[in-house]
Amino acid sequence: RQSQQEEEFDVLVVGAGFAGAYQLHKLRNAGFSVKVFEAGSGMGGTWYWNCYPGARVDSDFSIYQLSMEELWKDWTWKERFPGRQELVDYFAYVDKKLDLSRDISFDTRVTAAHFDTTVDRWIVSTENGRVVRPRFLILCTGFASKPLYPNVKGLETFQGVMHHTARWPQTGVDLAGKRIGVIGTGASGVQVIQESGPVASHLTVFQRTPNYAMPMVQHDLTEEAQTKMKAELIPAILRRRKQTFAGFQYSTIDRGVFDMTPEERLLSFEDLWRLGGLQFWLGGYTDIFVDERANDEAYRFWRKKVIERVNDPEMQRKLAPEVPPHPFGVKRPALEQNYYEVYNQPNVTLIDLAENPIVEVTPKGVKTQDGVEHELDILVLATGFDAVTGSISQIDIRGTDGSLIREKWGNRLSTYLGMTCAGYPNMFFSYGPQGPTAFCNGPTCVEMQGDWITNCISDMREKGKTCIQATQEAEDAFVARVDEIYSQGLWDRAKSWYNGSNVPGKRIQSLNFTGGLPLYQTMCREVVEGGYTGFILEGPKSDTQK
Ligand code: NA7
Repeated sequence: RQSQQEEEFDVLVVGAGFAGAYQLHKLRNAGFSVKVFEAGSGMGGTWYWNCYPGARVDSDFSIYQLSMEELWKDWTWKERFPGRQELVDYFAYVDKKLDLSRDISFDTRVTAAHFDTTVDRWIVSTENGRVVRPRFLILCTGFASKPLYPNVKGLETFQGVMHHTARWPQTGVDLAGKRIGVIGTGASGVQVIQESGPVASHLTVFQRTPNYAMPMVQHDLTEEAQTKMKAELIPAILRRRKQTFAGFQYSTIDRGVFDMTPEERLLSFEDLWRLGGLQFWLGGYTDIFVDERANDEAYRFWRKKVIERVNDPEMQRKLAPEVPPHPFGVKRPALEQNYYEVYNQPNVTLIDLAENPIVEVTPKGVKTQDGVEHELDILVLATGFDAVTGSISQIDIRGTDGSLIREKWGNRLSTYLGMTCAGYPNMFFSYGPQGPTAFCNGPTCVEMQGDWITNCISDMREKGKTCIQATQEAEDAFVARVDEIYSQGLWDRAKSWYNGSNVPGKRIQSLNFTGGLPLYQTMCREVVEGGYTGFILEGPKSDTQK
């Protein structure tokens, strides 16, 4: 008898963020039986977990949404860059509209998935003891679901309130009047800092590398303006985002930084800057990613903008050094609102860890090399993630020969099309390793990959196939292409989660496809047109197969 704990169905999706929501809806509509397991207690993925003060998306509302079923028609955004609560509300709306959660099990963390070659099914176990046997496993685990904790002596001895930004309590933490310390100045750190500065009795920022943060240029949205946009503009933007390099609304400029006079360059940079968002980075000159001299121009412009806003020369030096620690934009710049003004406040201390490292965390606070113990009530760990691969490799996933994906990828990250992996049949991932992930707007990427996966599984059903697996040769050729494209850019000049160098001991290589969405889509399309080139497709193995 098939026990209730050993349910069989077509597809298990892991994760209920943008990718999982899209995947569930598409596959269900295509007639498959689908279940979603989600570790959190609600939908939203990243937006469920990252409830730290100030959490907000860095993408414009117009592109940071799902395009399916004209969902955009009945939803009204409040701000150009929506905050975390607005995004959680959006997920509730999507859920209601598409009736998603009837197939989602919340508080259900997947701990293991082993492929059973005798029946071509995955055996998936969860933390709470559930076992299911789907034909297909789709990991919609995002690029940032495994938090990275700093390896600092004494961290566990701290007696105050201490949380990682991605494990912030859903009930919140009162920051008002507290002595707050923040380790990390990535996108999350910048947001916590600009939220804490104005309310803390004292804020101490522990900065390892300055963030090349750019102005968000936030504004409120009116219902009236959005109603007008919905008539024509929003559907056009949502269609076009797939054709742009990074899945945003930005077009890049078709000439180089030095194809202009210095005056033209200045005016052009100013125009990009004024638009706010990621425009100056992703919607401008692409030679800054490959040509160091062009990059220097962008850095100098950015630095001047920061210095204009920061009063103290010491603060200026730490936040925007004359000699850049790494080229501009080869590591993710944050968007800021009042970030630099925080450093003009008398209650804010900025510790540059390059010259004054943390020695240990004590029960009272953080001790630095200069002998000072910074006493704190709250210590915020904004230290990022074992990004891109960590979300998947933290699960005990074993393929046809029983080997762990964690071990395979530990030696060398290797995928086919950034969606599959040789030796792990019937497994797909979306917005993950060697996909456009870090260089692509999330919803755009998950829709593109979600469509590819849905079509693939539908094609298999049509052809009577039950097992699909990438060949090692196809995978090797794909990885070589990923590495070759990556090596053309300046990406290796920064330590960052783009290439794994933010995690001690992690192998350094491109974790993402850096060739842009149009090229990536062409490669994926050609594989299908070739009859799934690079894949082996098989039918049922025996009569006993279910
Ligand atoms: P990030 O961007 O990886 O930032 C993590 C920050 O934490 C960064 O400033 C790190 O310094 C710092 N860090 C990490 N480990 C340590 C230790 N051990 N000591 C001191 N400082 C440390 O993560 P976020 O959560 O901010 O953002 C992730 C993405 O989410 C972001 O890119 C957006 O796409 C949204 P470093 O720069 O490595 O010197």
